[in-house]
Amino acid sequence: MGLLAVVATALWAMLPAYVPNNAAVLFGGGPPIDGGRTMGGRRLLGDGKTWRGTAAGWVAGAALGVLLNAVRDPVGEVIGVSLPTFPLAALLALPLGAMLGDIGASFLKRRTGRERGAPFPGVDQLDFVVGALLLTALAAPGWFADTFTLSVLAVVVVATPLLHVLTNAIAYLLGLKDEPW
Ligand code: CTP
Ligand code: MG
Ligand code: K
Repeated sequence: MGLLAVVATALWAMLPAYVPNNAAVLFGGGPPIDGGRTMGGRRLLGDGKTWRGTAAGWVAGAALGVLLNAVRDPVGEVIGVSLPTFPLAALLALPLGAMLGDIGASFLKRRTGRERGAPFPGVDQLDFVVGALLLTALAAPGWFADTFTLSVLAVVVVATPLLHVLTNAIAYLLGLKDEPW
């Protein structure tokens, strides 16, 4: 695979895992997942992880995957790359895994004494990637192995934090997010 194909495949395959965070920011709110429960005097997850935000993120990511499948052929033709098609298991696992990775990170943040919204460099940028890749590897192992070659994975790991920082900074400037991370 040439460089363009590797980068295009990486971004395309990860798009259903990228939008859930942003959808959660837009549509989040309501009862927190942890119901206010604490562990060792600190919240289990905190008020930043809600049922509504999680559901919205999952649905938004899966819906984007359906849309990407519909436009895969024409887009691939324009850029001259054979882009991946998402099987149902991957459509569901990419955004759900992203949300679970983010929730897992909040659990770690609370255990390490970080308040809601406190930055956790590295973890904030990669939690959802790790979650999405792990759950997808479990849910759609064949598709995962075909799509995420070592070079594609390398691009995902390098490009994702950059994209994440960029989109969060934009969401912050637009007043959608309280902190730029
Ligand atoms: N959000 C949500 N449900 C989720 C994830 C996010 O409702 N599962 C919403 C919340 O309104 C949250 C916002 O999106 O405040 C930003 O998400 P994030 O930065 O992940 O949460 P933080 O508020 O920074 O909390 P934490 O420190 O636990 O990451
Ligand atoms: Mg945050
Ligand atoms: K986060």
